Amino acid sequence: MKPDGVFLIGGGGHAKVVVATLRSAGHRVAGVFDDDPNRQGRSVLGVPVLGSIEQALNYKERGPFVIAIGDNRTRKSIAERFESLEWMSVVHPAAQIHSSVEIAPGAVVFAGVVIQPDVVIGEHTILNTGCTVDHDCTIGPFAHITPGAHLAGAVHVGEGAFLGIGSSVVPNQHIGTWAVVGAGGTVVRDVPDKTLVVGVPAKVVRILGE
Ligand code: JB2
Repeated sequence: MKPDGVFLIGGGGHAKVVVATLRSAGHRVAGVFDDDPNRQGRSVLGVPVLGSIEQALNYKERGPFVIAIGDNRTRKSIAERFESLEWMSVVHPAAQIHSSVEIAPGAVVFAGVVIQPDVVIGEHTILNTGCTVDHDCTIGPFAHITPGAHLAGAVHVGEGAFLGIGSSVVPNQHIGTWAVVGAGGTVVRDVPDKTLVVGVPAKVVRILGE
């Protein structure tokens, strides 16, 4: 069957930016799936909400999918639940990405992002508006680098980590899995797994639960 276009899972605020990014990159966005009954019959920037997330399976031959939900754990659970879907990565044409960068399926890279040589971006990661990722960084799956965050060279970001808006990380640091860096925080030493750090320099506030 001829592909209809790209389909999204999730129809909230993040989905608006994914739709805009896909269109800027020249793709047609064919439909949205969302479990919220209030979204049924509505649209996201003119893209129709076609049904619940479960109903996405009926469209799996009709185009690739992007999980357009900001919550990292939700993206992971949906990716695992619907592993038969074809996941697509999206890169805005106004992102500057070196040719050596590897971007896994399902990742989204918004306008103004800069990614330097030999960076590896994991599946279903969000590189949000205007963040920068310097040489040799690795970004784990389901992570979110939020708008205006900056990573210096050779930073490793673990699976599901969240780097808050305007945060920054000095070179060679390791951000643990499912860790959170508060908005504006400056990371100058490794952050353990599932740990919230805030401030300048960023300090541990608490250990996060599941
Ligand atoms: O299990 C779920 C789920 N299943 C479907 N958890 C959550 N949190 N959401 C789920 N959804 C659908 O995703 C909801 O029905 C809803 O329509 C959508 C989330 O929309 P919302 O506007 O609340 O969040 P978002 O993920 O689109 O955007 C957040 O993340 C972005 C990166 C916001 O914080 C944005 O401001 C942010 N830019």
